[in-house]
Amino acid sequence: MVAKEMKFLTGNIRQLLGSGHPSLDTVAKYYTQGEGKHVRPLIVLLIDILPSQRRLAEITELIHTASLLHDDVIDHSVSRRGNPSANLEFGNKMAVLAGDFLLGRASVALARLRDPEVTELLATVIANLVEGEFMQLKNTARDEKNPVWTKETITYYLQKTYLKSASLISKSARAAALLGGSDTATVDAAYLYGKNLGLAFQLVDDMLDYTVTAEELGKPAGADLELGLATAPLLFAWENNKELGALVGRKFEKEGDVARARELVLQSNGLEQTRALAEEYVNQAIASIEMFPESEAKAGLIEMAHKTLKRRN
Ligand code: 2DE
Ligand code: MG
Ligand code: MG
Ligand code: MG
Ligand code: MG
Repeated sequence: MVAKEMKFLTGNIRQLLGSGHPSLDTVAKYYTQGEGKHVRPLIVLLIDILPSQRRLAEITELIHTASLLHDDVIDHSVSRRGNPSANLEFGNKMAVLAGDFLLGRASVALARLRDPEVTELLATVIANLVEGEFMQLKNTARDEKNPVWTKETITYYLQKTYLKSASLISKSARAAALLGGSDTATVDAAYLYGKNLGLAFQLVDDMLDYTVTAEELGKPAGADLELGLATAPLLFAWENNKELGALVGRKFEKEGDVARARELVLQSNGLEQTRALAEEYVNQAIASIEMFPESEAKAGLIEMAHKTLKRRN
């Protein structure tokens, strides 16, 4: 049922992005050609399939794609979904504008749903994405005077991760349930499912950045360390490793720091701990929707949660 829906998704999105400006059309539609996983629309449509939820599914993918266009500029990325990134292909200015355009069209589609609560949720997501990215720019909450791994470090990482990844998934799952007229308990369950899945999803993304090749990922590998980012695998490795702490402390600024940090992370059990934490969130996601009546859709949501741990891109 959902598979049939998904076939129309990309076509509908491309329709929402028509502008009459040929070069803007090209950049705006660029990431709709690649191999997206469409995780967010899939979750929305697994919750229910009403016309308003179809529109919501498109909106979630528009917001996600806008964030990728901007993310690739910020990360100086050169590839996405197996193709050259938009910033590489068309330049930063076009990529940023295309992302803004997608947000504009997403906002129009959102307004047309005529549902203030859903509008507020998705508008909040857009702000959350920026907040998460901002927290990431600051990298860690480490107190300059206290350069050791602390509980706050992972808490900060998880907060950032909620904002930059799980907010969109959780709030769109909540919005989908609201549009379906679900009761409060169901709406909350949908939100919790999305929140836990979103956290697992980004933990796995941060793990794959260390373990999978760029070819398999369809985007650069090893990018996070290159950007000086301390993600979960590194944070866990750092917990018992003073040398890594020192490298993080100086933000990998010296020649060879990145390579050494990578070595230390790979030697540690940081990747295993990251995977284990992701698995905990997957289990929590599944537990969140226990109250859903047994159905094909519920089975689909559970399968998606399990697949999060198995994915290689
Ligand atoms: C994915 O992280 C980034 C998600 C949030 C990006 C948010 C931005 C603020 P990654 P990958 C850029 C602007 C938001 C808008 C326009 C809504 O790990 O590994 O860099 O896929 O993702 O590159
Ligand atoms: Mg994706
Ligand atoms: Mg990126
Ligand atoms: Mg990024
Ligand atoms: Mg990543």
